[in-house]
Amino acid sequence: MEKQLAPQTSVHPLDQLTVAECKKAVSLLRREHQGKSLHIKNVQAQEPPKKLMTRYLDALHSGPPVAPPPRVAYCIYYVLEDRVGEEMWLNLESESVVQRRTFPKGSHPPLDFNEILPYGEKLLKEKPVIEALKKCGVTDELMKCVAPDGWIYGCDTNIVQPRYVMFLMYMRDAKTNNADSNIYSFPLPFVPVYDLMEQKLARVDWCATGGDGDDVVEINYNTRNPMQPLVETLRSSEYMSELRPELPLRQDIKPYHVVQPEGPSFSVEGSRVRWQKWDFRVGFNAREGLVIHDVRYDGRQTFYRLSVSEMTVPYGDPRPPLHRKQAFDLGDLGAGYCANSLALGCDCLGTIKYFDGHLVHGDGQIEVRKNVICMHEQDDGILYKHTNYRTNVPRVARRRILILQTVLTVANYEYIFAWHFDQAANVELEIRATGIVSTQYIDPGKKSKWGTVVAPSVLAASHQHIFSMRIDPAVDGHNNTIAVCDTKLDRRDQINPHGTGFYNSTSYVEKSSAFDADQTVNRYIKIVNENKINPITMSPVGYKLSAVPSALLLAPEGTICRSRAQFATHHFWVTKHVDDEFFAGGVWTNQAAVELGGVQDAVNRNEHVRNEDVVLWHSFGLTHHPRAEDFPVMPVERLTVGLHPNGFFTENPAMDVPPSNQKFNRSVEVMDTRCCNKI
Ligand SMILES: [Cu+2]
Repeated sequence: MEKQLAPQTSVHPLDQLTVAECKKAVSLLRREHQGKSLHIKNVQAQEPPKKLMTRYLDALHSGPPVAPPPRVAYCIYYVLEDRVGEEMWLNLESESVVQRRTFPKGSHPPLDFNEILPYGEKLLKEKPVIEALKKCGVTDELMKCVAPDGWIYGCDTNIVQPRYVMFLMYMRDAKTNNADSNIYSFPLPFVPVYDLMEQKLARVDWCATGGDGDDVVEINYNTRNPMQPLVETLRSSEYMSELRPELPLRQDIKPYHVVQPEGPSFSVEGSRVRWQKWDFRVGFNAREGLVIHDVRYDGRQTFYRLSVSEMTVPYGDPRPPLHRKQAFDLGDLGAGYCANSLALGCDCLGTIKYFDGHLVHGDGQIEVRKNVICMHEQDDGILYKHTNYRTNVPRVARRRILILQTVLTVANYEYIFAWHFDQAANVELEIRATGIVSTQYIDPGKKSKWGTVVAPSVLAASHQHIFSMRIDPAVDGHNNTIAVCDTKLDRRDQINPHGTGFYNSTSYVEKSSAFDADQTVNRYIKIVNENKINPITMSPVGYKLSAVPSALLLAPEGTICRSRAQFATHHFWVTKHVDDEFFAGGVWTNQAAVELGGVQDAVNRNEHVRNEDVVLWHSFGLTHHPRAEDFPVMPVERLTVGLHPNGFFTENPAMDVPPSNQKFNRSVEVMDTRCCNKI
């Protein structure tokens, strides 16, 4: 029986650091580095070892309580005088150092916005940059419109590079110079590179501006009109309606209010959420952003931890220097640092619960970022329906979902990560890509096979977004097995003379490994618990992964692009759980030539994973050839991965959801609107 818990306000071991804990960690960090200047990269809660944590959680849910594991802060920072990066683990209770580690040689910590921003301003005073701007036709008067966009430098060599940041150069529309003008419709074809440790401009790289069949380096003087300044070939393409006086807004959309007269159906105690038999914890950290912990349904364990682990965004234009464009938005920057403060009535409709995020910045300042996660219920159409055609009596229930959403802004792009829970014990991760495609200059009238011209002289290069979803399952316990289910044809013989026979064939993954989707055999992956047999199916209880069998990383074997993103080369990775192994694309992704400490290394341990504490990682994504319709801002493109109970229950677990009726739902019928537009 589930123990009834008193409302909990104290800190749970899986909670993010409180503001007081962040402050304490920063002061302990300074105590350990007296006389030195620190640039702090991250301070976040260290998740307790799983062994300790499961004991604590089991006791919390059903036994006599045990003491929580100590609160430990994990810190990443630069010691500026020594030009060295370090990690430190601090026990916040004993105020002592648990562990200290210097950065591995050649590894760079993530970038942060505060680090980049000052260079964006300094840049415009650099002589080589001013000269480059002049070359593009940027007059003294236009200088105020120049808007550098700090970008991850990427990597194209195995030789360790200085810690760099590159700037893609853009301008605001000179006609308005409005701060919210869409700079991505005014790209300039050069890229200043800054050395962050030396704090100086390293060089200015020129981009090719030609089209198909032209030279692939520098400004293409053969095809451009030398008399026409480059900036004059560009036109504004605004996404802010205030900057579009020529485009009247639609007048025919009526208000749509979501009303929950009795309030939401969920309850929240600290980070613990309970809704429709679901019980889980909402976590947040600087690197992964939203994380879901300790997920239970009707008192049964389902998942220990669910997260988006990493993503990589390689671009397809091979012309230097843009061939280096390959972002790892979680590892290079941090989903938590990129999280938006969400707003009522804008990012989510209805009755909304918000969660704040605690972030520590370079100078040790602690930011309470409001509303980084929103949670709300949503009607999602029909959950099930059957009409008995003999009696014409229908039975229908509506599908209510609980959504936890976070939105990341990564320079030009936005990612919306949303976890959906429903009343039939399904969990889904929905990712929406939106924002503005990354653009570059192309000569007037030219096309390029490496992208799509989305506005005059604006090329949006083809690119991929490959995500890794990390599933740490606990299907009725922590010892789980990954099953691969392929549909097989029966041999054509006496039993199967018409060749119609087929069946679902299950094999179990014995050793840590990586493999791919196969639609030709309807392959799907199940997480099962072989120690618990479903009395109806007489097979192990399980959850099915409804995967996205999308194109994987296109860069071929032997390329740096591929070696630094091994996680993106297979759809499924099965590894044995190791504490702190959270990052599919490696621990340090910024400028890394090789994925280190990611899923490939985890698989290489060649461990036994059957009926063990196993982790399943799913890589999937979009190969995005931009459309004209993706500009000036992209309508969302959606991807959904499902985790669906499959033999976990003995019947549809939603049979106790009340059937839908008009008394409860109070819908309104639209009468004939043709003549008067009124109801
Ligand atoms: Cu895209």
